[in-house]
Amino acid sequence: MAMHGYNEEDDVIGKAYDSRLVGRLMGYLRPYGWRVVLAIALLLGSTGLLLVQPLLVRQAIDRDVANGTTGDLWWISILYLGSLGLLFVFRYTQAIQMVQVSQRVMNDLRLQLFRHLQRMSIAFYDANPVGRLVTRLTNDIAALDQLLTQGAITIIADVFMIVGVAIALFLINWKLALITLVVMPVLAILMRWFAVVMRNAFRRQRLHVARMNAFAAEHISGILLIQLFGRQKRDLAEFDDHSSRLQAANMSVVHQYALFEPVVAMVSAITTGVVIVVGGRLVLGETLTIGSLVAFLQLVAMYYNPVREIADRFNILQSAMAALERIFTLLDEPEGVQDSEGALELPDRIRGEVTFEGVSFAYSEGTWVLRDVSFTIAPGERVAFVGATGAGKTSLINLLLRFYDIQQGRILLDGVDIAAARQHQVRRHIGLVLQDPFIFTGTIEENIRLRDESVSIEQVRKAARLVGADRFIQQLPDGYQHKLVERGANLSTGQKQLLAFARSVAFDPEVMLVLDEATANIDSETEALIQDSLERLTARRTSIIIAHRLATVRGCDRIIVLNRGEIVEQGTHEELLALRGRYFRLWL
Ligand code: TTP
Ligand code: MG
Repeated sequence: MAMHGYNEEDDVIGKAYDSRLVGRLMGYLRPYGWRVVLAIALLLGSTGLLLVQPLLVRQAIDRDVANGTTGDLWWISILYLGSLGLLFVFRYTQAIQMVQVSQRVMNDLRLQLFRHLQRMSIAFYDANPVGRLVTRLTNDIAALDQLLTQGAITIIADVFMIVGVAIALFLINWKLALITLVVMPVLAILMRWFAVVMRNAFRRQRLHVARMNAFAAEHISGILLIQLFGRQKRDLAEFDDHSSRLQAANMSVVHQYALFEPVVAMVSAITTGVVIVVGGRLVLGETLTIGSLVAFLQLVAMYYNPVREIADRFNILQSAMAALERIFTLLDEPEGVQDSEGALELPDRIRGEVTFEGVSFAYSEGTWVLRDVSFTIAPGERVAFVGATGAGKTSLINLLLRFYDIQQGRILLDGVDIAAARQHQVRRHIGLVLQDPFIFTGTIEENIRLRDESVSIEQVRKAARLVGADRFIQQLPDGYQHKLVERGANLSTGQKQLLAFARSVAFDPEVMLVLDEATANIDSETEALIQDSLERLTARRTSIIIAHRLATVRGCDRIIVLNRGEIVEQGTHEELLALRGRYFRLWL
């Protein structure tokens, strides 16, 4: 997978323009084509209006000011004011249009990304930390907004401006224009040099931001261990190191700017000087009007604005290209297990028979985790899987829920191959009780029914009563409407567990999977409560229980012993003990 081994520091290397990425972005702009065209047209108009202003000044000077009259001044003033007003309207409309386009494109991309993330395999999430994926949805999308509303549009405006000014200069006086534009190569070399220097400076800046963020994220989420082992001082020193490097990188950026600005100002001043000297001579020789000279000077000044801002444009372009690259790479990641064409519909109620037929499975090629596993669990039967760590118990559950597709064999639910059935229907019939219950922000009720309207409040209460969660819920200030914070921090471990039990039974699945593994940090009273709850959860339901405790296993109808991905023994507790084999040794 392309994202594996992906490094956040990759962003640092960045082209300012990549036609492949831009081409793909264009696809997202297409639905808003007319807005983009309108914005560019308005931009062109704005540049035109800006260029008209020096020309109006020229008229005012040549017609009136130079002759000491005022005859034409009033209409020139009105035109000037008119151009200002129009410029305002153009710029305002253009900005609004571009923001609209940008916001819509961002929204489209965000939705597409989120939908894509929802379909990714569990294997993908094993390999990609959540923080990084969230960054795709937030920062990277924001970089795009910058590109659309500031970067791209201003670059187009700058090009219009440079071309427009050159044309205006030539229209006024081509000889003077030629002399003025002689500095162009010098300017071009200067800008090129600056662009390279700045690219490196920005690169360093981003690199150190990325490193500092990564360090902070990791060491804040691991704060428990840091405090436990008293590592604060060392951590702080390391963070200080990252922070100082970032400071130096920021300083270097400022330093380059501080160097470049005066240099551009100097070239601009020299150009102005040349225009005044040469233009002045032309005025004295009466081949150039004084108004034209003033207009010329104004135009030359306009010329230097885009030059001064080139570095910012570069920065925006670079970050945007890096962001686009990351977004598209993520979008190109193959999605997880999907429904095939014409997937089979499962009936609303099933009997709950589970069959594995010669199932072999490997997460990565060559290393078999399950080997030729076959068994049938009858409707309502309660079966436990036991085996040493790494035997393949969790993997078995993963396969039954179809989080991964198998390489060989078939897994059947009521005789229907789950690979051929609709995935959400398969999962609808299978309840899963996790060892580490996940609680969402929201009320108790919402956490049990997971916002599924098909589950009535009666069903929610019934589920809670069944697993014995009802009692503690009633005692909460708002009962079922009690608000839970992120990850259920305001509940005890046992309460969270019971809530998760209620959730898995609320949908009344015919098959129940129980991962009864980590209950070590629970007192014996709660443990008894949970044990009792599990009994009721699995009663009269096909149940597959992965248990690490003898107490849970003993009461099961059948126990299947796995070893290195193979079934080695099966039978009841007593039968297996009598065998004096693996099972016997497991509990010794
Ligand atoms: P598991 O199926 O996780 O083994 P287990 O559940 O029996 O072990 P435990 O009692 O410790 O919970 O793992 C079987 C093998 O598959 C093991 O070598 C690790 C590997 N594996 C993966 O490569 N990726 C996965 O996502 C999982 C769950 C396991
Ligand atoms: Mg396991």
